[in-house]
Amino acid sequence: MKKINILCLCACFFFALPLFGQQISLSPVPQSALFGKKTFSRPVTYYIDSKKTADADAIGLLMQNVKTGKSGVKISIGKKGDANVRDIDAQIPNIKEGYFLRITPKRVIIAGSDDAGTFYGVQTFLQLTASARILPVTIKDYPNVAARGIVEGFYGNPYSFQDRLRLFAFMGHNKMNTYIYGPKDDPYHGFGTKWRDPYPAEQAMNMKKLIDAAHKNKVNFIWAVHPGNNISWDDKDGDDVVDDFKACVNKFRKMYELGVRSFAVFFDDIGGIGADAANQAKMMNYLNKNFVKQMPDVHSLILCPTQYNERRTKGDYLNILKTEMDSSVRIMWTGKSVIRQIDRETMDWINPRIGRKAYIWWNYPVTDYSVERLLMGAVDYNGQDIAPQLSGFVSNPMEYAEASKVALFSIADYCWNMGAYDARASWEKALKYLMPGTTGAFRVFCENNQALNPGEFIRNDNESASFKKIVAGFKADYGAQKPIAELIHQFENFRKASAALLASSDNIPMRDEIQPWVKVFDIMAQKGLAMTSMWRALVVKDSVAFINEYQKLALLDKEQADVSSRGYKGSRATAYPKPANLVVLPFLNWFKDTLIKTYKATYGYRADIFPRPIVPDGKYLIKYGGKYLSNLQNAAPENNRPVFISERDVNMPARQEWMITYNYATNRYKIVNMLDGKYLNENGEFGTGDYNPLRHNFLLYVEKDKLAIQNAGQGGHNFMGVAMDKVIGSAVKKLLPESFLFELESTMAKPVQ
Ligand code: LTM
Repeated sequence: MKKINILCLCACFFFALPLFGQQISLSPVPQSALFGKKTFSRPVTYYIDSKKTADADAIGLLMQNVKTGKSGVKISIGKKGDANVRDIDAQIPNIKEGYFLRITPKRVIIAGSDDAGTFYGVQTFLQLTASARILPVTIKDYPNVAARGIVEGFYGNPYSFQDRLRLFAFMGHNKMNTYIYGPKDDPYHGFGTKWRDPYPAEQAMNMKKLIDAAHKNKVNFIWAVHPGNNISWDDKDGDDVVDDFKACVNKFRKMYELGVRSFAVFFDDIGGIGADAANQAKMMNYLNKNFVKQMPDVHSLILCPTQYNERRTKGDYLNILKTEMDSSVRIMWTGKSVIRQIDRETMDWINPRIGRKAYIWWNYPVTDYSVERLLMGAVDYNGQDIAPQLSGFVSNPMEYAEASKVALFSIADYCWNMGAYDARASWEKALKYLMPGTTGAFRVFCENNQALNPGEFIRNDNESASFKKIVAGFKADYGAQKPIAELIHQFENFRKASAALLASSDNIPMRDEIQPWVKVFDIMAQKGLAMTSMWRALVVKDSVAFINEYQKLALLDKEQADVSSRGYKGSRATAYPKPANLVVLPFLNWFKDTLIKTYKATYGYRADIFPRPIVPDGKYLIKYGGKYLSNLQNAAPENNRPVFISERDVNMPARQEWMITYNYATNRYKIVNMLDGKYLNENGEFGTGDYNPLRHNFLLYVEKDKLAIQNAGQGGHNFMGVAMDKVIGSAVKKLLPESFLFELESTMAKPVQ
């Protein structure tokens, strides 16, 4: 049990709840905090003792935020060894960036183990004194992870100057000390020939301002080069040194002139000669000896290797780095795969293989591989016992700097005090910190924008948690009044939250970034409400009202299709937002489909306005080359595919019968075997997990009286082919003259409707 919680609970017993709420909202959670019993009014003026000797950034921060004068409550501020904090010297944690903080009505002491510690002490002091009444407190605090922060390492639009300035202030507040500059789309970072060139004058000037701003917030600005796509290991000038090693030192010198004191080299996402481990190790050793070691104020290097996760590991690549590269070079690692939570097993696997503590490059909340999503959920499922095994932990965020802060806030909390980290509590604090005036609306939005697609490696079980419960009740009791009322309430709530966020002036950059997602979320809620009206129209047998509401859906679809994000010139990818993708969207598809099917079964008119399936729902034989697609019920996963066989199985006909059903919402088909209800997946196998309506569906096309079958879900839009009597997902995404054409034969005189 964490000390702070116990102590705060005691405090709660004695003091008013709102105040207690403020005290436990401290973030990152300190290692130890002992609160006094009696609140007092926040002093109006402070007198700062030892302004001249204490860390200038800490003093600057203090003076910007509190009223100071020649009298008032004394703040003794300094670091270990300073005369004005000598009385508590023994209480200052002996850990880098640690601090001691005492607040009493008569005196405040802020004493760091070093300058950064003093700065962090001021940050905590400011959090604690934000309210009008405060509690006396003694805090002893320090970080668990030495290097904590961000790697701007995604594909897509790099952060703007303003994004980065705000980010550094945020990092200072949240005690993150590391920013690695490595946006894939900056040509001067890499992916081309410009990595050798200095930044043009104006960009260099802005870079210098950013580096200064980072340092003022105690953020180490690490500049990374990405030379691997275009590197040569040649020594053309014959001086026994690879020419590009010297080019890299020259570039580092230019960056040093701008204020950079830490450097990294990235070799991720490359192939070819650049990926050679021995040459990479030689390069790092050269940079270490001829640059880092020559500059007393430059920190040790960081390498992002080409094989940067377990799945990518092969041959002796890692062992070469381990044995041939200087042990001072830190090695980045994304975990068991590119995108995955980090646990004890991950660290136990990698550390012995590289002979040092891995430096985690955590690919969360980055979404450059799924640009239509925003990841706004709690940061969860990383091991809470891995701090001693890490040399660093940096998060690769989304190209949306402000929206990424929901995750970054909690990553800061996690890295500072790992054992005490509480994912849900930290998420709640993040929501409040980022959107203080519209926290409720923001919570609704974030709750519905958390997960990737099902089956992705980042675990998140909480997307649309509240909605999920309502849906379960609604489906279980489809015709009843109470569940529909609850559903309407949910959709109205989504609409209210969306309106509040679009009108909010709480955090303008946040509002602007999430706006396209909020708009689509609102449109989805409007569709949901139209569907509840269609449901009611069926109950009261008002077919006209049903059609009117149905027609609204088409207009809303059109409206939604026009919403995009970052479609401006130079954008790498225009995102068409898909909020609430995991629970709400599949529900809307199911609901719309169910409503139309019910209407069609009840009324024989206006059926022309609905999409028209080319294959009616029913049981079919699927044939190719005269053979029947059959479920052989093989147990082994590698045999878990249906097979074409010549004969009709008269003993067990169901193994060759396939239920094909059309979904009116998605215009896609589901194919399920009648023997055991297994569905056909995008690879032509029987799916093993739960049926996923976003992935396991097909489009059908009539060609020469036969059918071409295309996988239509998130599985990839490939046409299905045949090889060795099995259905396979081909690599073809277009209907071609040589496409595989299947025959469908109804097993009944008339297909089952
Ligand atoms: O993860 C690494 C080391 N490299 C790239 C990143 O640049 C990219 O942002 C992420 C997520 O797509 N995947 C990578 O492979």
